[in-house]
Amino acid sequence: GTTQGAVPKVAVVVSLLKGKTVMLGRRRSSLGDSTFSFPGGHLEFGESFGECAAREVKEETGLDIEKIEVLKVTNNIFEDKGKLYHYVGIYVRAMLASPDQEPENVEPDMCDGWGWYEWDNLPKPLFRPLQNAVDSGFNPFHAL
Ligand code: 8DG
Ligand code: MG
Ligand code: MG
Repeated sequence: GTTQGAVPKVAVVVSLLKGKTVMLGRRRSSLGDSTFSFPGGHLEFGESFGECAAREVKEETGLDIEKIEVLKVTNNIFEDKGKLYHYVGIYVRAMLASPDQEPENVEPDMCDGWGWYEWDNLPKPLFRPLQNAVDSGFNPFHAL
């Protein structure tokens, strides 16, 4: 089958909080095109989760983050356009290193731009694996 020889991938996903809001952007990607997701990406060999979170946020938004905490681990198996994906998602929370810094759209081919949203008013539709996490109770504002 198409999944023969495939292995699960590890991704670090970052809920970057500013006051009562969290940052999301609309994806430009073959996977989840035009859905909203957090910044994040694949764990590189030898990296800690915190290092990966800081690197991906820097690469995608130019922002510096701190107070990085792991909140949830997901084992996400989902289909997109007939293709099967398997991600272990490491969901972390983080804060801005300097609270007045604004995100830049550093990778415009992969994202329409970043915005700040209240949890009760998230943009739609969410990226499928993120929607799965939210449906299973994920909330980065919990226990703040
Ligand atoms: P990279 O080459 O920079 O490492 O990867 P990327 O191009 O930035 O990857 P990505 O698709 O942004 O993130 C990797 C995977 O993480 C994604 O395909 C599925 C998983 N993932 C989730 N939830 C979320 C989310 O909310 N945002 C992002 N960006 N990825 C997520 O399961
Ligand atoms: Mg990414
Ligand atoms: Mg990336």
